[in-house]
Amino acid sequence: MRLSRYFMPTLRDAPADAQIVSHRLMLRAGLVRQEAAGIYAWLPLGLRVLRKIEQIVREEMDRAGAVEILMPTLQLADLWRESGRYDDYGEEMLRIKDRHERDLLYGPTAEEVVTDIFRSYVRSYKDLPKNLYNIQWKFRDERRPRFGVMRGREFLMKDAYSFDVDEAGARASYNRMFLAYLNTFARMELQAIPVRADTGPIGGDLSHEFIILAETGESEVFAHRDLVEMGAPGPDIDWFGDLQPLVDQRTRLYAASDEMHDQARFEAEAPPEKRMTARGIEVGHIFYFGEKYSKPMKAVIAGSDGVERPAQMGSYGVGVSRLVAAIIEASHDDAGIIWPESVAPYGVGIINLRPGDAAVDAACERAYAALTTAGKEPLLDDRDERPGAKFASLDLVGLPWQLIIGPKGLAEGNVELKRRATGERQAMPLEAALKVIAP
Ligand code: 5CA
Repeated sequence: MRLSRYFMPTLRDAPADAQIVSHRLMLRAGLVRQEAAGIYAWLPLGLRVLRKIEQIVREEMDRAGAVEILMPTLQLADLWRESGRYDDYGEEMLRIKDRHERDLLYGPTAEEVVTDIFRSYVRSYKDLPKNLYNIQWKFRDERRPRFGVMRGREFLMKDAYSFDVDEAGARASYNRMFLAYLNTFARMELQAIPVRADTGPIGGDLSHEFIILAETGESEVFAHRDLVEMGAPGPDIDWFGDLQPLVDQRTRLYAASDEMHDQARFEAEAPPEKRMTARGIEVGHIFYFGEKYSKPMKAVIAGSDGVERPAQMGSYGVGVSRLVAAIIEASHDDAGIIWPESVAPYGVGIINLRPGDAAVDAACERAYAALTTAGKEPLLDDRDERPGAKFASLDLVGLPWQLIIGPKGLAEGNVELKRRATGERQAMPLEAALKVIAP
């Protein structure tokens, strides 16, 4: 992409009401624009990051055996009356009437819809386990939408729903999602801590939140350091084998968010030097709730004994749009965002220090063509701007590499290569720089 033809509306200053660093940087770097309280338009750069996060989530869901569908944003109130949640959900639900006076709602989650789909097709234990997921916009009429897309009203969620014949099967499904989540966040270079959690309005009795550490996080976490340092299991585990040991290894170490925290247990289970207390951001939440929806909605499965029982269900959410902000909270400096390679909107920014200079233009074109071919998605700053402004805007938008090409360097046979994360700059011939970026 050439910046001269692009749409990257960066701002010098963030609006005063943007309180946390990710919100300020998202507005300044031109990733999103607020359209109404808690409702955002995604601008080109922000959309690219959102799509990359979405794709990582999708790949890790698929790897763990989940199957993608797409459910509507608008749902029938009658389904929620069947589960009993229509009246319970309260003010957070955006209720709508269509021209036939039918009650609809903008889905805040999709347990009812997916249970309705499931019960229409699946009857036998032979068809289980099943895990259906979708990546779709949700709406929750939060009283205090704040911190930009971190706590929006309209937000993108990945929600998966597992169906099993019995509790043992449901636990295996839960374990697959538990481990898939760790792999998902690790691919975004986030350290996610699974903590025991409250189930809230989703209901059920087994639940974990996945929290990434950031000072501005809304949750307080208490965790054993060994858990914090334990890595993700990696993609090559036997997804349909016994995953319990891998899960036990992690859940046996103390970790809880404020609502579930028990100081006495924390002190008993973690020696002082292993106790970590920090603030964090909830980026995922998984629940096992058994028959809570399948029973009232009559999603029943015939077992091998021929007896029909409600399916055992769980649900598994990832805050896809929240992750954009969470990654920024975890990875930025005074100059701007520092994107992890896997979610960066473009892989490298090429800075043309003197557009119109034939040699500089030619070197930039050569770099642009080579990096495009190598799949590095270059963003070429060919605008007629001062070098200082170009440096500042590329630091702000945070691409992993900057390739700086100007007349002085070229006269000596060199370009400059800068690593955004470290600020390290090195002069070298163009071909050598291309090899570093795309080995
Ligand atoms: N049905 C379950 C799992 S599919 C569910 O709705 N879980 S949830 O309420 O915990 O939401 C899942 C994830 O969505 C959360 O972990 C969080 O990362 C994200 N999320 C929730 N509310 C918001 C919001 N207002 N703005 C942005 N992201 C949100």
